[in-house]
Amino acid sequence: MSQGSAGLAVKRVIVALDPAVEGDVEKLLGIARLACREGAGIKVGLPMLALGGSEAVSEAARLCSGGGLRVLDLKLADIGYVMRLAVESLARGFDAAIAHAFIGSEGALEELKGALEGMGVRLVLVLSMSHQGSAEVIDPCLDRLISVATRVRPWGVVAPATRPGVIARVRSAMPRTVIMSPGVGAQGGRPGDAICLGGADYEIVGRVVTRSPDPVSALRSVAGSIAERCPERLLPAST
Ligand code: FNU
Repeated sequence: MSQGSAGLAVKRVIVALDPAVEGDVEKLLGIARLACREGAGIKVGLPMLALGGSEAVSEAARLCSGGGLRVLDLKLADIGYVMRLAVESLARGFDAAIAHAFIGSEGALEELKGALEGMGVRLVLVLSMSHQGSAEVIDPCLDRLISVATRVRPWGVVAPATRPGVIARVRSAMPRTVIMSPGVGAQGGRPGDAICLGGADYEIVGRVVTRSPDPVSALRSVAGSIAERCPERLLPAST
């Protein structure tokens, strides 16, 4: 593995900042800087909102304003009007926001996409999830979810690092859409499976980095494994 490919690989790792208790909020905001400076960026969601309030959510985005992708992960799944209200209060300062594809386009995703576009925030749709229960309802509908996404044309989609075969199906149906893949490490996905086997653009890593006594080394180690497995896939991400 060359220094160059390790440097490119770390720019494919997004760190999920999910505090477990209120006392974690400050620590994870500290990791936000590292994740944006050294890695690809950050993802924050309901745990940060619940334990740190909307101030902590905005602060995470602010800490990364010098660079790095800032993804707001509320996994929205509501009517368009309500999702618009939610993103108008919470998504400012973010680059992208995640919603579920299964809610469909009319009256929901079309309106959300319009609201986000007005704020300069890009839409990311969940097509499949990393936990086993995704096989119960979501995965049997994968083709239909892909067709919703093809109609809505989000900037990105989520597909699971725990099932690279699912990512590969999404990649072949949506060759130019950004794929981000959670489930690395704590949920059993091996670093590099999503990018090297599935064709994802980004791997999302939470606890492996945030619970490590040395988050910088943990982030570099995930990146190192990706770089070792498929250096040829690591041209700088075009988006
Ligand atoms: P870690 N996440 C996920 N699976 O895990 N957004 C999905 O299918 C999905 C997600 C998020 O396990 C989850 O909310 F659509 O500690 C968490 O923030 O590495 C992160 O990815 C995984 O965290």
